[in-house]
Amino acid sequence: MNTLNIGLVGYGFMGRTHSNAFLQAPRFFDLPFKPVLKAVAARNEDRVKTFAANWGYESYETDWRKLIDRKDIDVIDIASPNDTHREIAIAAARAGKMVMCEKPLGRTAAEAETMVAAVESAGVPNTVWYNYRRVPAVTMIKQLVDEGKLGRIFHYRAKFLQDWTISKELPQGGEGLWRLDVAVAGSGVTGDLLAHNIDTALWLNGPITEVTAMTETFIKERKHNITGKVQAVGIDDASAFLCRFENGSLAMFEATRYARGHKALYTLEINGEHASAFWDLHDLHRLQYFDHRDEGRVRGWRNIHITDADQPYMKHWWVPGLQIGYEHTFTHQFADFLEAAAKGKSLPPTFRDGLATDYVTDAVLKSGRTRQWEKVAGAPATVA
Ligand code: SOE
Repeated sequence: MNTLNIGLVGYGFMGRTHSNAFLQAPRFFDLPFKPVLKAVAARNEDRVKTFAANWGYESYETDWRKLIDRKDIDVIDIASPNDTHREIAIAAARAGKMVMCEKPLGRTAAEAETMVAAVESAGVPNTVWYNYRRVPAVTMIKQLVDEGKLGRIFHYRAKFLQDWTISKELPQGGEGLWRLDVAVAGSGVTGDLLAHNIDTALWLNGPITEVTAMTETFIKERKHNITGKVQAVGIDDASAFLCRFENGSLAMFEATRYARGHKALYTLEINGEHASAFWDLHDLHRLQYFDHRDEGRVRGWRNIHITDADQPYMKHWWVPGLQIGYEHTFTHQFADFLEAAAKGKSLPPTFRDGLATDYVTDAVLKSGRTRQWEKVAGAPATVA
């Protein structure tokens, strides 16, 4: 079997989720390549060395450019902060490497456009790690929608609630806290959390045409970890928007890091003419499903535990009734990426799909500023 040599950039939270996927995928899936954890790159030598040893990388680099220059690397995986995505992805594509990139693709759609151009002109397989598409229950909703089981769609609603930035004392910037630094992150919850909601929504329900949004920065100044100075906060702490989809349906989205008590509450609901589906990340195996065509006497919300072998991805795991979790979504995406790459194809969400999400987040941020309805720039999604 051919090997596929992986070069990872970044060793934070996402470096760990991706590395776990690289190790687990060949144990549970029949893959067209044998993934090899060839090298990891990050600036701090002691820490990158420890990370490499812990996760089984054969080598490490302290400059990502060296990773790209190496002839023994087939795929570059970008798990470093958002302000690094563009430069690394473009260099990797120009070097003819396949590219996997953490979300959001760019800090802005303009950045993402250049990344799409680079991978498409190089013709290299690519994907963006919007992992929630590959929660089995969410994939199952996609199947039901595509089979027409829900009928015409009227409504979509989604939220992503957290509470970890409420303290005024929390600094911005630096490791772990770069998500609060607008120069690095590009935006706050719009690019970090709503982007997940939007990616899933575009996949399940098609393009969004226009949005009207409300954004807020509750804590206006925070100490910056790198400069040591108290600086203005440039990110959005909360973001909510109404929108219209091309298929005529209406939607509401909300994300915040100020919903006390909520740690990572991603929920979505889609209401069609015949049926509705609801999903909640905190109970990720459950698909709640209501079908109006059921016999009246027993009609009601079904609570389906998605663990059977005929349900998405589950035949690769344990026996029916037993759960998997968050980390498996990355394993699913990596296994699917290898299948696509073996055919020379990209895996949805591709960079082009990541760009479509960035067009929506750009429109949301713009509408938050203008307080007007804003049109979403067009980028047709990739058809798998
Ligand atoms: C932020 O706290 C975060 O880690 C996001 O960056 C991830 O994309 C999301 O899946 C969980 O929350």
